[in-house]
Amino acid sequence: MVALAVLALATGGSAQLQYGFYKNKCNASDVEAVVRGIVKARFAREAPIVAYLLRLQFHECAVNGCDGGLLIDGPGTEKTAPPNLSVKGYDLIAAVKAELERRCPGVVSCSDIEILATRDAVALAGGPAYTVRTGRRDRRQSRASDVKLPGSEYTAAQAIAYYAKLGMTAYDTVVLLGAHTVGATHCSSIKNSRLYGYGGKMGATDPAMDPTLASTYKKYVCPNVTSSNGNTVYLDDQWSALKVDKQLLQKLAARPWSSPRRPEPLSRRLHAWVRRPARKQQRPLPVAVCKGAGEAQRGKCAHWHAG
Ligand code: HEM
Ligand SMILES: *[C@@H]1O[C@H](CO)[C@@H](O)[C@H](O)[C@H]1NC(C)=O
Ligand SMILES: *[C@@H]1O[C@H](CO)[C@@H](O)[C@H](O)[C@H]1NC(C)=O
Ligand SMILES: CC(=O)N[C@H]1CO[C@H](CO)[C@@H](O)[C@@H]1O
Repeated sequence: MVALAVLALATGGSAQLQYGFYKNKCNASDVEAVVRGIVKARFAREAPIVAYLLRLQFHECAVNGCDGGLLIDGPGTEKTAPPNLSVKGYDLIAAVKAELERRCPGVVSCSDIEILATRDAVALAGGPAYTVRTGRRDRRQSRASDVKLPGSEYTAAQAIAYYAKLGMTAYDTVVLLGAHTVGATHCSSIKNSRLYGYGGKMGATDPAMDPTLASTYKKYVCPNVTSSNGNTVYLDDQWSALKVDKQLLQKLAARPWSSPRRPEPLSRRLHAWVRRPARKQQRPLPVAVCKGAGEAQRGKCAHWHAG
């Protein structure tokens, strides 16, 4: 499910991409095996890397396509836009790039490294081992002003509208949001928007939240005091927070108030997803890639120039 969407995210809009693009292009090195080895070593000591990479790939690919623009350091780049603050995993991409530059300078793009590394982390975390096409080039452009990412206060309808602009359906939205099967946030991102000030109304709780869950959060995890702001909120649940599995979407679909007859805009798609066989849950998403003349391969993912 989520991984399938990620696969699609990785390969969509990709007539020019191909499987095994780097085969025989890096001297004696197998590029995909080098990536996998580094991701595996990182995963062994830092399992949340899977959540970092999934989110990094989303923030990368949703802004002008999967073009490496998110990785650039410096004033006014994508990375400096407010939603960047909690994106992690840049160091892993840099480590992979450094190793590949040692083996074959100027060959492998940073955007392909992001796609390959995420794919490998998803498989290590229990998700399906999907194949991805490669051959992306990195764009010489990265502007904070291009970054328009959805925030934690988004309603389901806003999320659907956001993805519609990227050419995706409500069903795609459900599958993509299933990426939250891994990872965590903090109380500060749900207190105002969901628990104590829903829709800008003082004291209001998001009516789409499971009432039992909401009251548990209010009582124990995120009480209405400033000191709870940094407390951890698992996006799936604590026991499944590092596993790429179907639990999150299955649990959502199983809730009585997410019945297909209820008006929540995503519930019918949620139910459609649950009923669909795994192999049919996949669809290439129309996410642009950057390929072709004029696009530079850089020596370090965070800098325009080699060095
Ligand atoms: C409407 C769309 C989305 C919204 C509103 C949204 C919102 C959020 C928020 C608020 C966080 C917590 C960030 C933090 O506190 O550090 C988060 C984390 C995360 N998001 Fe999303 N997200 C969206 C779409 C996606 C998509 C499409 C993916 C991947 C395909 C994704 C993957 C993740 C992951 C893996 C985390 C956990 C990161 C970690 O544990 O470090 N999200 N998201
Ligand atoms: C590896 O291949 C690159 C071109 O892809 C070449 O420039 C470099 O010299 C090669 N290095 C070795 C050690 O063969
Ligand atoms: C939360 O705390 C703030 C500040 O102490 C207070 O103004 C507000 O009424 C409280 N909201 C709820 C729902 O308890
Ligand atoms: C790492 C990084 O670039 N962080 C920046 C994210 O965005 C905020 C707000 O725009 C900046 O203050 C940070 O420096």
